[in-house]
Amino acid sequence: MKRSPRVAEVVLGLVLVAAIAAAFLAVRQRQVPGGAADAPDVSRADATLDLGDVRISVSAGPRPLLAFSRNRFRFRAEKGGAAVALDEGVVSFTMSMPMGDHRHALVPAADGWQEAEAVLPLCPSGNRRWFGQLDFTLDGRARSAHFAFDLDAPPRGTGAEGVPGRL
Ligand SMILES: [Cu+2]
Repeated sequence: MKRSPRVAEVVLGLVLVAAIAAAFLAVRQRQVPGGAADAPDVSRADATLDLGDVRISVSAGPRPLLAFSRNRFRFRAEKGGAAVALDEGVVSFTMSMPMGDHRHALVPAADGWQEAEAVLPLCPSGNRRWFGQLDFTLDGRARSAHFAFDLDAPPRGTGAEGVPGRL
């Protein structure tokens, strides 16, 4: 069966649409801080960040994670089945728009966990999505891992809603 020029035009059009869509998606992914587009979500459950040779358990709480509240982010790493300490561990928090500088050094906690507490603001745009980046050194090499979470608005009546920086 010989294809008509019309079919060829339609096929070319579809290829162009697909190419434009792919380019659009690539740009959108790049806008997500830290390349964390498909980072594990720790809003409702703990997650494991798999870096290949290192696996890092992430726990966040208390849940739901609230803006203007103290949220604790805990990390525990293992390599080859053995617990390892993350040197110079720092966790930073960003979202799709600038929301200030939120960098917190990890401190040792019980049972081999390392943790940081962070009070994060509520985004005035209504966007609840935040991204966490964990930077650390292991075996002398700088590494990073990414996760994501949603930050709920504080319950009404707490006096904290809409007051930036208030605990
Ligand atoms: Cu924001």
